[in-house]
Amino acid sequence: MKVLHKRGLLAVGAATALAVTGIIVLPAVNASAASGCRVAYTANSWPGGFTGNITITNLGDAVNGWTLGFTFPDAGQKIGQGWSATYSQSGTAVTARSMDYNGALATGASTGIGFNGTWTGANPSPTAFTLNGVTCTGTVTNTPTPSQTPSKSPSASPSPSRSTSPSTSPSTPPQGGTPLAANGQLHVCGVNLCNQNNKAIQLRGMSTHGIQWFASCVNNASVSALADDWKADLLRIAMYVQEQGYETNPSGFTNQVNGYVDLAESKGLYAIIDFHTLTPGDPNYNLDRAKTFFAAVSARNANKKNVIYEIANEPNGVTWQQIKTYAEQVIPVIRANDPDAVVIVGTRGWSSLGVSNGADENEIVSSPVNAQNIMYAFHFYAASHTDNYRTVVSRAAGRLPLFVTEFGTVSATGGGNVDLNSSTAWLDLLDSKKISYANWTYSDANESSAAFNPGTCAAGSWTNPSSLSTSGAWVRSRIRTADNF
Ligand code: IDC
Repeated sequence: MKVLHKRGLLAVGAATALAVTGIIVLPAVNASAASGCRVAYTANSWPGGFTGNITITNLGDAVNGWTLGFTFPDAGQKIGQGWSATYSQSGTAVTARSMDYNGALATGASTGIGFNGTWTGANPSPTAFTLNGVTCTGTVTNTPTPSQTPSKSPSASPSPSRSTSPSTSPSTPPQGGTPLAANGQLHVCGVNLCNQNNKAIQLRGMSTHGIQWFASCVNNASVSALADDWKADLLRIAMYVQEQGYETNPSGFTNQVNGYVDLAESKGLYAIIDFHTLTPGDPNYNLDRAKTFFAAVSARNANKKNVIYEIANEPNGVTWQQIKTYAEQVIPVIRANDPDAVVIVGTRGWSSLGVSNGADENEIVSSPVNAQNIMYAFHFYAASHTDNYRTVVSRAAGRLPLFVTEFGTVSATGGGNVDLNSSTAWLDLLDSKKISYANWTYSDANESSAAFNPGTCAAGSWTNPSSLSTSGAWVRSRIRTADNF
């Protein structure tokens, strides 16, 4: 059963910045009254544009709904698309109002918001922050942030832990009746994915396209449509590492992913954080980036129950041993912060369990990753991968915990004909084995794998039946059927 929750407007913009300018920390207090606030601002700036991220910490009594005010020092600074708040600007004065899912802030609690903006003359950090009219006072320190360092919440201690953090992210209780509320913290049980009641379950949902390109397809309204109209359980967040992805702006993409995790959580959906490596195919090429990224997202999201980590999208041109070596270095980084989350490991031959390289699951069964609570990724494209792949998956499903984190109804190019016969055979197999899946893509890319026709995301017409592509209409009809939780 899924419950509909209509929520306020939220626009999420792509974070495509290059240079990181600085962090401002404004510790602040109103000593006498039960109100006070601290704000940290970080920005990634490039000629003419910037991404701003603000962490607000409530140092006063609990509030239910907040308004943050601040001032841009330069008249040419303008807010564009924002997320996790509703923004308005009058001259240099900006107001950001809470959404209904992040308005409740307990004493000591923090929440993160952000926006993309433009600037003309200069791009100094905003000043004169107020929370519900109370000035957030304090000292301004400009700390240059190394580009590899994910932007940090000032309210977090140097190493946030499950016990200490008065959540550094929007506190969003799961909504009753949602997949997240019904299942809670997941874990691997034998070859299955189990919920908090130790019941084997299947999650069904959609993958974003590359979030560096299709941010306009991931926002409050589109994720509402995914939860309410598609009745999905899952959003996979495909963060490319190359191709203008993470490597170009680590802190910006880290923030973007975290924002999407919150968005999914607010709709009661699980979120897969996909470190979308593709070319080069050796995940070890990105080992240092993976450690930096997963240290950041696992610390920040440790207290959330909706996060699943996928550490390498599609290893290719490598041996299983090289993938295993990578996994055994990245998984401990996640576990140090988030010990109970499920982690998914990509497999050889573009996550084909090795089949696309003439191997099969035996190479994994005989040399599994040395870690607990993990699953192995299998990907297929129905028009390209047919019976011989299904035979392996059918057998492997009894030997290894599998998660289909990506599949297409089309060919492996992401385009070509939609093969509904093969797609039906695949999803019937996955359903029979309770193997969870996410479909490529919840986007309006101009390719047949996209669920929506081109122009849908700009128009915001996610729930209009005529917006659905052939693939989208079919996949939606499969995902919408009742869950067995
Ligand atoms: C494709 C996209 C396409 C993009 C290309 C390169 O659909 O728009 O130009 O990537 O970035 C995968 C990958 C996934 C591919 C998809 C289709 O995980 O990134 O997306 N695919 O080719 N594995 C098999 C197929």
